[in-house]
Amino acid sequence: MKNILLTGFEPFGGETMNPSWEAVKCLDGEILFGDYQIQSVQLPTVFGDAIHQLAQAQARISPVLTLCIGQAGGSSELRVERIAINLDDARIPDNAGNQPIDQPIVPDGPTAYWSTLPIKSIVEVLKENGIPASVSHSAGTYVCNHLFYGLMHRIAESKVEGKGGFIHIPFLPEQVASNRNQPSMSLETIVRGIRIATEVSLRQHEDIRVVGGALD
Ligand code: PCA
Repeated sequence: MKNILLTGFEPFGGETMNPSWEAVKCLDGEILFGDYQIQSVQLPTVFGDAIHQLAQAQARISPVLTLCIGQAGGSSELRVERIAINLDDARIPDNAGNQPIDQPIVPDGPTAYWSTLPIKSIVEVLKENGIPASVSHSAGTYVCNHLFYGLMHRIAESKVEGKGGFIHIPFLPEQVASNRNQPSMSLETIVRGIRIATEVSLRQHEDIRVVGGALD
């Protein structure tokens, strides 16, 4: 059996839950195509520690695919991230009180890394299955982008094998129920979407050429 690593984050910014962990923990232990087993791990919403604990999980299970998930409050769809940039610029402190401003994640590392997942295929199949999704061209400058960059750097440096990428997900309905006037997506739909994204990533080796760009 080959392993797939799914990660979600602990709650941050005053939230009591993080949909990324709520969703990936539902998929823990699931077997895909009879051959791949999902291992779900929660990571701290802390600069540095998130990458260290990712590295520990990868060393433990040697995944053939690592898919990291994070909350993007205010989003109405699954955002399949295309690019990770070498920058920490935190608008709020992380869960350990760190607030790096304009710092590189890896000094002298490349400015950016591309996701190695078939991002457009993932978005197409999600939409075919009735799940709102789009390609995103910024994972922000907070802990999610930090982890995504750290993941892609580890792959580039051959510290771990396989493909890697990142998907941002909306709030859960219970996070916005009290007067927040923000979009949300049900846990069931998010879980289905992450499962589909994982399956497409395992099966599809070349991405498809369809429109997925943005004007702004
Ligand atoms: N979202 C944050 C960090 C943890 C999470 O779930 C982000 O988008 O950076």
